Amino acid sequence: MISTGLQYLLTVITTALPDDDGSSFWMPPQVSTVAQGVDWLFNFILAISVFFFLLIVVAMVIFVLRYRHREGHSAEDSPTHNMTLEIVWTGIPLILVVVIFVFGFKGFLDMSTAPSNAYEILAEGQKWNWSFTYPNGYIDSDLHVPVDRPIRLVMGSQDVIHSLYIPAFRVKQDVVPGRYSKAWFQATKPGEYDLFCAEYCGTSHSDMIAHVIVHPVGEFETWLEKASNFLETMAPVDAGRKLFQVRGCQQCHSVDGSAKTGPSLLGVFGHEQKLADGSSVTADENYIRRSILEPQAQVVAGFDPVMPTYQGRLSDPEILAIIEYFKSLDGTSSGE
Ligand code: HEC
Ligand SMILES: [Cu+2]
Repeated sequence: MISTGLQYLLTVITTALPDDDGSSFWMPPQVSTVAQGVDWLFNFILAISVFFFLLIVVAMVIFVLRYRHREGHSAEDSPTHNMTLEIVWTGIPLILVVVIFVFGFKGFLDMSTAPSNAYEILAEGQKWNWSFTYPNGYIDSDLHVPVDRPIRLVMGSQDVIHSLYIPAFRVKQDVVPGRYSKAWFQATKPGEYDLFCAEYCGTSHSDMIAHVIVHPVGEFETWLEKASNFLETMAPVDAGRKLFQVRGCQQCHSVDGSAKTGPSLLGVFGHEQKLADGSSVTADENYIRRSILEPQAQVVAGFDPVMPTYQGRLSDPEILAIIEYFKSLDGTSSGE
């Protein structure tokens, strides 16, 4: 019984300890320059907490048993003031919190001041997806970065508070409407990592997931070049599908007939659409265009008017491509 208990404790401790890549029970691998420092401080605080928790609980149990009330025993006089003991139990915690403060503050400063040569990417949170704008104006729903290069994120929100969280980088920063917040990091290993929203922001908060793709040396520029030219290099239908995916539409719209926050776009084009005010319209090019630019003007019956406007955020050629894509969703093909 005791030995299985001990064995269990041992497994818990060993899975909690970091592996070679810095991953542990708590955290994914360490993939940024600050990750090690963050984990070190986290583990330090954790170890101190576990130590004092055990010390206090064990001492309490012993004292409760040993000094419990028994027949024939009366309480002893309170001991006198013990100077040494009091200095020790004040001094040790004092040293510990000062160490935590110094390392925590240093880490905080390092993490809030980006190197001046950092590559800048704009990030925007919106219910319920992320978009990242690269220096050449290209917008993607995933965050692509080169390896071994400091990246500075300038972040804003379209609506409510979100929080950009990349666990593998140990980076987490609130994204607040009406102001810009900043974060920076330098990825140390190519690969694909998770990016979450860490601030509860409404119904589909848990879908507010993106990927961080860390490109090997030299490949980021090639990727950006290729990705940016998609309107010229792809057929309009394909460009429209891509826009639909990377610009956040699919967060609220399916193309398979099932309703999400918004109506499915399967078989919408060319058909009669019932509106919330009781009228109906034929979903032609102009209706789709208006739905995208002025979503509140003609609200589809049975849905809340929660679609954000894409006025100024989608160009005319992009809207045309999206319309071409919707035309292809006539139910005869899968739309994929
Ligand atoms: C936050 C969720 C959300 C996002 C993101 C969103 N929509 Fe919508 N959309 C809605 C809702 C809800 C409606 C129905 C209410 C209305 O008409 O405003 C709607 C309606 C529409 C309609 C009319 C559909 C019909 O059946 O008549 C079109 C077209 C449309 N959206 C296109 C888009 C495109 C294109 C994008 C991406 C550029 C997009 N939406 C992004 C929520 C969203
Ligand atoms: Cu969010």
